[in-house]
Amino acid sequence: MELQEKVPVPIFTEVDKDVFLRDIYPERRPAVLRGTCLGPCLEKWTVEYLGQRGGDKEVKIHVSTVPQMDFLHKNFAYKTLPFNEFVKRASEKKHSDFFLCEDESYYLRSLGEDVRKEPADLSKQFPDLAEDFHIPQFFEPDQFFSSVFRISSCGLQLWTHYDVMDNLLAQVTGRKRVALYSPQDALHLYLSGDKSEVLDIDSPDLNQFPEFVKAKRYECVLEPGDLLFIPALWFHNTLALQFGVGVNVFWRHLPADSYDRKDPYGNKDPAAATRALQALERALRTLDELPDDYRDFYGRRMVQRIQKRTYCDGQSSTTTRDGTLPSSQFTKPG
Ligand SMILES: O=C(O)CCC(=O)C(=O)O
Repeated sequence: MELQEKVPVPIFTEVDKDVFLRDIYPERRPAVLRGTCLGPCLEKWTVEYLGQRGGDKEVKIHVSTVPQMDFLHKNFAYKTLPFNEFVKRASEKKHSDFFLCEDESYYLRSLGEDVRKEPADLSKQFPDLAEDFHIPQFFEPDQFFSSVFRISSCGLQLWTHYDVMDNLLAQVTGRKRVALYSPQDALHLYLSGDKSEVLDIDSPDLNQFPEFVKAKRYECVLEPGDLLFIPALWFHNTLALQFGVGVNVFWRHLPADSYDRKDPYGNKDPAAATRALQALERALRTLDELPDDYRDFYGRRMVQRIQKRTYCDGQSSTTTRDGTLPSSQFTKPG
């Protein structure tokens, strides 16, 4: 039985900056860009080459006994390995040296030098490899936030989450399936912070997550050389169909002072959203002064007020009747 409506992510070829800014970016929808020049990394980034050029710089990695990583229950361990050893292990199915078991899975999301303060930047952490990767110039240089290595074992699945910045995910080697959900489907994804509690998106427990079927799933399979535009707030879940090396580039599309200043990952909510969420918590504590039935009633009134005031179509959390996203949410390129 088909679980959910699945919509293919549109593929665009020969996209340059003008086309991106005119036809793709203002739509605020995911898009695969095929055939954009990413530089010599496409030919060069073999396991051997990555190991030689990346060297033995220590990297902090995720290691798990199962390929489906679960951030909510932390079913993985953080370990440290020299980059060249990590790449070798991530590329093989069975390991002679291992932490947990001989078929453990590996994932690298590269970090800045000072993990808590600095966003990742390939040109700083891996200068010899960064020169092989050409960042598409689809945004102004001062909007750049980070460039992050994403290296995964075959089969590795990363939990569904959103980021608060616009993102180009470049698949350099290996194939990767990506499932995406609109921010307007947030209520169907059982969120815990920026992550969905629905881990197994292919066969979810519908007793536990009955609303999940209502979320419209967008999907694509990235081939080496593809770029996926992931607009801020779009949920994404990645599944490496092969050992793969990717780089994702985040940039700010809101004014720089909208973002949390202490956010090296690009996934903390914008400052105004954080303040609004804190105010909501205060309001909820105030409601606790009332008996249950009054709390229920005023809670419902608050929900109605929030819907009317914030939803783009003024009333519902879902898409408009013809299935399109309301145009008022589209923003102009920054
Ligand atoms: O490619 C991956 O493994 C995850 C990508 C991701 O989460 C991102 O680009 O924000």
